[in-house]
Amino acid sequence: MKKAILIAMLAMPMGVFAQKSDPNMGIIPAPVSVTKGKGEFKFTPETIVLVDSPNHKAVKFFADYMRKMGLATAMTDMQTVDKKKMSLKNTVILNMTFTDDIRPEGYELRITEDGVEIKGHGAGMFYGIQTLMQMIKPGSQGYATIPCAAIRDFPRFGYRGMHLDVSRHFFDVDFIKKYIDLMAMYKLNNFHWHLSDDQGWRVEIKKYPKLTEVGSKRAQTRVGRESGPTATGVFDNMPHGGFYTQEQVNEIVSYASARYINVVPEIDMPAHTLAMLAAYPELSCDPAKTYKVGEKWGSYDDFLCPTEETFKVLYDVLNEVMDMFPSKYIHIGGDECNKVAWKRSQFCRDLIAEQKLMNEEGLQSYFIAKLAKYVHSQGREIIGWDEILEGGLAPGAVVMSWRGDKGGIAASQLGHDVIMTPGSGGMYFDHAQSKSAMEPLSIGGFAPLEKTYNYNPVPEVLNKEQQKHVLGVQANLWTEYIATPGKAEYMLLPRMMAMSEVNWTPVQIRDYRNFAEQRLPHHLAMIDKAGYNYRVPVAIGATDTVMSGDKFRIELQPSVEGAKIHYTIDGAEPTENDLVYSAPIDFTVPDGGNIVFKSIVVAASGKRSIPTTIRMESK
Ligand code: TNX
Repeated sequence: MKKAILIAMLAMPMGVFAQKSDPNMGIIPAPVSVTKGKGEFKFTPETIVLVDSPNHKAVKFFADYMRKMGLATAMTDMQTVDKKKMSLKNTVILNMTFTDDIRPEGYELRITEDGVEIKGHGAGMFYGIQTLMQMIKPGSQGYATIPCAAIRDFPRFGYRGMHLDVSRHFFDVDFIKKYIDLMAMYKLNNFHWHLSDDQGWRVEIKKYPKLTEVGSKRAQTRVGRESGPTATGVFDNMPHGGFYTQEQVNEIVSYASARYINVVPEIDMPAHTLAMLAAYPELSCDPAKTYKVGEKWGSYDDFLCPTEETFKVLYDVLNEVMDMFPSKYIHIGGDECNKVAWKRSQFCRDLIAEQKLMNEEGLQSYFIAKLAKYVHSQGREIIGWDEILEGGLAPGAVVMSWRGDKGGIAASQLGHDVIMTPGSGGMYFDHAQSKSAMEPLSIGGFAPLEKTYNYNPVPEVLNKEQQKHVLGVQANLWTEYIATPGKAEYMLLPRMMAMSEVNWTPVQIRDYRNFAEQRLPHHLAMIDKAGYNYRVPVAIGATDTVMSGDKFRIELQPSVEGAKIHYTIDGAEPTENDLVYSAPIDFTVPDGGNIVFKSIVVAASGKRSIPTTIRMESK
């Protein structure tokens, strides 16, 4: 546990709060420019919503939202009203036929006491609506208020990604939609769906039915950590499985598209393919062997053999994948191939000689290049994990830099587009959010909210031209240690909100304290009401600390709007039954003595934070 030793002067405030009002008006991700106005717009049952493109999907989304909120339901087509006769009072205008110059995916939102106007094309209109939704304060049935403001906004990056591994644990269609809903709220636009891995194949392929019949089920799963001092070596003896039918995939793709989210499918190759081999052992370098769908975590030594027969199957699989997913990018994996199976194989040795490749690394790039060429011939582009740099990058390949920034740097210097998603930059949401022993079991690592928030995706070594190759940022949610939707949401939130700001907001505006202290508490209360789980941050102003001195002031704020802070000073672990913090507390520590202040945050829903301990010792 981190223990900062601070020397207390007279009275040491634990948290000095920015009492000034929030320049970003509570919006996450913070917009490019916000000008606050005076007063508010009052939404009433008489408010008219005027739209110039009534059939547009952003308009349909808005109509749906308004209906759910119990607000004005009818969208009035501008063409049907006589503009001369009507007054523009008490109207909300969704304007998609303006001529102003607005950046791609950008919008302008103007709220006055008379009315609201959003200008934006396509995604821009959708994001304007998202911002408006964050600003609406619901009143009684049919009424709401929105504070006056003028907002001009557009994203920093074009690729704003969130990944989900559904192989290690399967998540059903309802959960995927809930995940996509969250992405939309925070203006993310690419859902990277990790559909295959050693531990399960999750998408129906009509030409190869065994991929799901056999490959989507494993007999049992590792219990606890795979390795390290707490590894159990035990399996749970419970079957796990699941897959998406093509029909369900289509449903997800159109659900996402209605929210301006592209779905990037990943079929991970050549390694991470044990589930494929269990179904079709002839795709391996040792077809006589029996393979079973992976039951433990980590890398396996068996994977696809680069035979022409294998490529034929992969092209067929990719054809069905490309039919299901209109995405320009198809992710073909490429990570963590330890080459063991290839080193053992006479076929591979011969192929290396025949193709005049250097070694097995060369074979990996031969493999990826063939897939890339095929995907290219179908009018799409490939994305691969940064290992695809080894042995030479396939033309046009986009690199996902996960092992730090170096893959991203190397690829952009070679003129390739990159997506930054480094574990070391706080983008691995399977990593722990604090060092407390009370965090749920995770793969390890350390990715606290502030680290995610402060990630810089454009390394300084890149020149202006190379910087343009950084398409954006993605966070990954690998699910070896995440078996339930509740835990997935716990690991995702609030870090996803921080990542959205890395992707959207200009660096000059990014300010962690403004994010965490002034905007996040309201957002957490919102998503709590919407039925999401999340990690309740510790009280604002509370960190595990030891301080020495005689007089201290403890000043805290709940990390979730409407939450209570409970505390003890008797050394006991605080619960809902303990004292409620309501105002700054002054402590005087007796000579030679100490006071131990322990606190937790408990949200209105009952969700609670881990405890923090502030130990005050006399000098
Ligand atoms: C590495 S990131 C992997 C995944 C694991 C993850 C766990 C990447 C391309 N490969 O197979 O799930 O680490 O953090």
